[in-house]
Amino acid sequence: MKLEKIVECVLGAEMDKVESLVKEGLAEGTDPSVLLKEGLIKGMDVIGEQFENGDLFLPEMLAAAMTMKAGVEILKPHLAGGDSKAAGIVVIGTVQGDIHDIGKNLVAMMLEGAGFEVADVGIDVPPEDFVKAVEEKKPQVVGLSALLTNTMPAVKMTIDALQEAGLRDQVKIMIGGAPVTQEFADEVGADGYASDAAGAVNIARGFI
Ligand code: B1M
Repeated sequence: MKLEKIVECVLGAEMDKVESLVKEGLAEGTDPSVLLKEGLIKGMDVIGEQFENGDLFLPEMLAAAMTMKAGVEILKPHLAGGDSKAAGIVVIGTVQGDIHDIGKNLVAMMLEGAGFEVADVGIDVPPEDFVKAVEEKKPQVVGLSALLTNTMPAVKMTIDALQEAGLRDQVKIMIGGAPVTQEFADEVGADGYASDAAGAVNIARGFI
């Protein structure tokens, strides 16, 4: 029942209400990952379908995204719990041309919770900025997020840029995002693909 209400709040962009429902859910002992997946993410999926069908427009999609972010902020300390030893360094960002960051932020948050030091380089990140970040931060893992079919080529461009800069062999590359698949990861020469944030943590752990 509470989960359905959370879905409705995301759909209606009711930010204050979503915050109180998530807090109540936690107080009642609901698993935070259930509140995330069955509430907030489910709401976002419905928004995506409605947008695709032309039933709503960009401002509504943005308002729903802001509502989801507000809910995620409340869940953050509960989702990010894990072992605290430094597991390794990850540079993560959303590739050039793409401004979607909710999924990337979740992946970053879960990695931090699992003990990784995360350097989040943000959204719409050109390949050369990933190269710069790898030179500066010296990570073991680079994470690339892409949410649009037309920004998937930027994943390949980023991997190529790391190769050209002579850095490819020094890092493992993990990719993800709704349109990304294992097949695509193999095609572009990434070392790993994860369909969700928990999977990303497992892959990153496996790299270290
Ligand atoms: Co956009 N958008 N959007 N959007 N948007 C999608 C992606 C879309 C599928 C909607 C649709 O049509 N059904 C569609 C893409 C179609 C396609 O290319 N196949 C789309 C479109 C078309 C667009 C615009 C082009 C619309 C326009 O302008 N006409 C535009 C593009 C802007 C740009 O990037 N240049 C646009 C804009 C926006 C908003 C700004 C309004 C907003 C983003 C706000 C923000 O992120 N701050 C937005 C939103 C919210 C969405 C939907 C509705 C939700 C995305 C989301 O946050 N999901 C989305 C539809 C959908 O996906 N259902 C849609 C929740 C999030 C937790 O999931 O991001 O998939 P996700 O992340 C998951 C996994 O994918 C994975 O783990 C995460 C956690 O489980 N993962 C990784 C992600 N990154 C990973 C990295 C990893 C590993 C796993 O390793 C490094």
